[in-house]
Order: sequence, then structure tokens, then C-alpha cells
Amino acid sequence: MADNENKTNYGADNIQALEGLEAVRKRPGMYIGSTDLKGLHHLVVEVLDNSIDEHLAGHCSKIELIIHADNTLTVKDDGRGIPTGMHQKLQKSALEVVMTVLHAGGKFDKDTYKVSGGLHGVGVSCVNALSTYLRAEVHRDGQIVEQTYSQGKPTSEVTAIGKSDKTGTIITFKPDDGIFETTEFKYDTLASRLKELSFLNAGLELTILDERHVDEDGKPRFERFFSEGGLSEMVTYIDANRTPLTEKPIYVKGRDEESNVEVEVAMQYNTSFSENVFSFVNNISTKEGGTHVSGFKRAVTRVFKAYGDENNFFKKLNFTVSGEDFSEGLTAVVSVKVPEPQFKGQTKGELGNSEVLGVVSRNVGETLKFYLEENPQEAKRIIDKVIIAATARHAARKAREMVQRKNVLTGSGLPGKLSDCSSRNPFDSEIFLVEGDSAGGTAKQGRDRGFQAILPLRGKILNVEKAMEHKIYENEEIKNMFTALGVSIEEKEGEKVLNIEKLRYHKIVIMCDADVDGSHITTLILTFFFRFMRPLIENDHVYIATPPLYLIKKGNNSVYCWTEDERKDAVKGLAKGGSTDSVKIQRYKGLGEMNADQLWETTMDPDTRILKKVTIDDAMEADRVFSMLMGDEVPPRRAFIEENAKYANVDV
Ligand code: 0RA
Repeated sequence: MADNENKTNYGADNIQALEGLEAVRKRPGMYIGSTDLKGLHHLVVEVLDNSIDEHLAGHCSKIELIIHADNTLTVKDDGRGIPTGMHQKLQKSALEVVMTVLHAGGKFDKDTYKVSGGLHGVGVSCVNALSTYLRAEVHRDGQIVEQTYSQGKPTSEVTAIGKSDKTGTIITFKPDDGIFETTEFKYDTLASRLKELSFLNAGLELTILDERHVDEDGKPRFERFFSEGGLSEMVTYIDANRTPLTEKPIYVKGRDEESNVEVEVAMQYNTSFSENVFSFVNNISTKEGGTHVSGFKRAVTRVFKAYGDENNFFKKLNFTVSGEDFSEGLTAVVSVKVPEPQFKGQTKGELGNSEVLGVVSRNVGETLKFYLEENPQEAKRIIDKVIIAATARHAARKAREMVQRKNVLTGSGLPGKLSDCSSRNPFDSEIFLVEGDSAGGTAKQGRDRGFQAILPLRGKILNVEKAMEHKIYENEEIKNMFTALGVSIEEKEGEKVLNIEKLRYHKIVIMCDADVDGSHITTLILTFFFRFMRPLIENDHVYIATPPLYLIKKGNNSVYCWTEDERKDAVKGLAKGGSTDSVKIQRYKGLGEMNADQLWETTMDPDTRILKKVTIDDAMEADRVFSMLMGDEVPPRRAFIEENAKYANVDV
């Protein structure tokens, strides 16, 4: 037990018993958030978190994840193993208690775990309750012990099945298809979580094996994630397609004795204009930030401002620099470990613990101050960048105010190009952002004007990844989007926030040609939404229309097709076994090649169209993709587009 700080010998009796598992099956949403794809993956996260806790306690160096051919999943770790001794009060093996009693993960026992994982923190017993089959295998005290379950109930005794000189836990489970909408795991979702975990836990090895996808040599898809550099390496990875201002990220690590809060930060400035702060509490991403992010920003502003003032760098400015000037072109990862985290906000993605703010601010402040003193050249480069940001912000505010003032001056303020719908109820109103005036005209004729509005956008909209902020607010197409949508950027406590209270349409549909240019324009519009109107994506308001690729005709019969397979089937179907010569194939390249009726039928009619919802599963990957697609470096962009050319748009 030498490496266990708390010197508590974790035995079977430390595990507290609480509730039964029926509650979990009755109301799964209450425990794992939802029963959709997200809920399904939450099961994996829940098991993984237990293994990560073993790593944080200093007992686990490797975690293996296996997706089996039938979507059964295995998580294997080399931690201490779930205790298997007799639980005195319950007269059962501790293993059975951990697996079958809610909240019996030991996590609620503060002496045992330095940090508790899991956003919901419900433990493996929930996973067990929601699985038709689960098997736990524990290597501990020289033995291998197993037990199996179904829907949370044991289907065997806790049985010793052999000897082992190792320790660890292997959990294999099959999610209940009577509970989940889908039970098919997504490789990318799981792999990117493992990648993230490898950065957050330097030195921990994580692997994923997908037995569903076997290559030509019969080998299943496999990846290994391991980071020696941790958060600094993560920042370098995120900024792979940006130009850094300094040679290496600035790294901060500290711990507060009193609160037992641990702080780890890596940060680096680059030549771009966007701010990218990713934050985590106990390895869980906090999308809405919280006290740890506030503490970080406070320290950055305070230290840089004091340094600039002391050295008279800001003398020539006739206005004061503000907090946001210090975060332009800043990429940072803020990771804290908090013994009893409190999560707030609608999606519980914001840290609430007030003690964390001071701890982060103090630790980051000290390291930064030291860094600036030690590295005057880098410091000067960063301050110069801050001065440019402040000057640009000044210009941008004026431009933004112009856009917003103009609204008030011109009555309704709606752009002249907008063909609005008659409904004034945002809940059932839709707006189509259409590439080009001509397609805009067709869409205008084809739409249901009751609830569908059309805003044509001229050609390629501004690339916001490269442009200065004030240029963005001066851009005609972007101004039109702000005013048509009814959203505005406001400043609250020095931070820009998007006000979507007056959003005029709850569905915003990007409709572009199904060719390379069209997907480029879609990407430009998405980049704009991602950087300037992200809450619209986060609240499920943004969609992509999918016009068909082909119209297959024979005589009076015709079929629309969206894929190559559909095209082949349609040609065969219409030929009815006869010659295919009389079957006409029309390839649609542009929306303009369809008439108004066809466009309505295939792409706009809610009963028949296919809309793709734009989501941000993984903000880090989305940021990398956008900075790559729209940034300075050409080679990675070309490689990406060549690789993904078939799949018209970027999956975010
Ligand atoms: C309860 C107590 C201890 C560890 C675990 C549960 C545990 C659970 C899982 C789930 C997957 N892998 C796991 N590894 C460990 C503490 C054990 C001790 O103090 O020896």
C-alpha cells in the first residue's frame, strides 16, 4: 500500500450499499442521460472511468478496449482488481456487491479514491443493469474469479476459475437492445475518447481493437494511444495546422494541500484569431467551462497585463486592453482533479466548485510570471500579438455595432435578399441558406412559404478562419445571416456571447450543390457557425440538406438516387431484366439543374427529404479539422479533401 496516500486498506467492507438496480432499468435516462447513441457510449465511459480511477490511484498502466463482432464490448485493465472478499454486512462477495448494488462502486467513500470519475458517477452496476449479458473477471490475490449477470442479476456464483500472478479487471458486456435505440458502437467516438484520455493521463497506455472491421489480411482494426508529453503534446496536436508563436507550450502543474485540488495546464499562442480552451475535471470534458477556466483566464489576463504595463508596452494604445485580447490565438488545455466536483448548468458541463478558481489562478499566475521573466523574447512576441488583437477588437466592435444598429434603423431590418416565411413561430420555421442566387430562386419557388424561408448566399462566403474579426462583421453575406436569423453578439463580463433568444427559425438548413465546390461552401458556412454561432449547433439548430445525385428515368417512371448503390439498383429495377439502354441517367451536379418541384420533392419536403444534423461530438477534432481545412497549411488540407472527397461534407 506504499503508494496509496490515504493508507486505507481497501477491503470489502468499505463498499457502501445503497439502492437496487430495478430503478435503473425503469428510468435509464436518469442514470446515464439518454438511451440513444450517446447513452450507449456512456456505458463504456462508465466502465472506463473505473479503470482510469485505478490509474489515478497509481495502480493501472494499461487499458484495453475490444469491440467484438456482435457489439459486445470488453474493457480490460491492470488495476488492483475489484475486491472479491466477503462483504460482512451483506454476506456476499464484494464483487457481487459492486456489480449489483447501485452506488456501490467505492466512489462514494472519500477515503478511498482521490478523485471520482464519471459525470453521473453511477458506476459499473448501472452498466450491468442495462446489459443482457455481463461477465466480470478479476485477477487478484493470486486468483482468477468470475461472475456472470443478466440485466443486473447474477446468473452464476462468484467462482474461482484459476490462478494468476497479475492483478486487474476484465468487464465484458452486451447492452440491452430492449433499452437502447441502437446497440452498435461507433469506433470513432470510442477511439477519440481514448486518444483524449491518453493526453490527459500521460504514461497510460490505451488500446482499441475492433473485431467488426477486419482488413484484407484478416487483422481487426487496431489503434494504440500513448502520450509521454501529456497536455503539452495535446496542445501541439490541436495546433498541428496553426503557426505557433513560441517554440513550446507553457506548462503548469500544481496542487493545493488544503483543498486537495490538482491543476495541470498547457498553453500556447499561435498566429490565428481563434481562442481554443479545452477544459476537464477528473478527466471529464467540461464544455461550458466553469471555475477552473475562469481561474485560468483571470491569471492569464492579470499576469500579461501587469507585464505589459511594467514594461510600457501598452503606452501607445489610446484604449485599455481587455481580457479577450489575451485569449485571441490562444490554445490551452486546463485539467483539474477535484475530490468532490459539483457540476452545474443545463448539460452539467460546467464546474461549480468555488475553491477551484483561486487554486488555478494562483498556480497558473506563478508559472506564467516566471515564464515571462525567463523568456523576454517570447513574452514580447505574445504582447505584440495582444496589441494587434486589441486594435482589431476596437475596429471589430465598431463594425459589429454598425450591423446591429442598422437593424434598428431600417425598420424590420431583414435583409432584402431574404424571402421570409409567413409563420412567426420560430419552433416550426425553417431557413434554407442556399448557394447562389439562381438556386435561391428555384428554392423560393419550390418551398412551402408557410414555414420555409430562403436566404441565398453569394458564392463563397468569407473564410472566417483567416479573416480579421472586423472584416467578418463587414461581410455582406455574414451580416445577412446575423440579421435574418435574429441572433446577436453581446458582451457580458468582457466575454462575447451569442444571444439566440430571438432566433427566428429553429431549423437552419445549409443547402449547397452536391459537388466539390458545394461541399467547400458548406464547410465555409459550418466554419462560420462553429466559430461565431456555436450555440446554434450545440442546441441542434443546424442541418445540412442532401440533394440527390441522380435521376434515373425510363418512360414515365423515374427514381431519385443519393448513392452509387441506389443508382445501380434503380437502373436494374427500371430495366426490369431487359436492356438498360432505354434507361436514362441524369447526374445532378447543381441544385440549379432541378426544377422547383423536383427540389421540393427531393430536398425540401419534410416528409421525404434527408437532413443531416450537425453535431459536435468531439470539439477537439472539429477544431483541428476546421483549422486545417480553412487555415494556412495547404498539404494537410489537400490530403484530407482527397481522402474524404467521396463523402461530400465534413462529419462534425
Ligand atoms: C472497488 C474498489 C476498488 C477497486 C474497484 C472497485 C475497481 C473497479 C473496477 C471496474 C473496472 N476496473 C476496476 N478496477 C477496480 C479498490 C480496490 C483496492 O483497494 O484494492
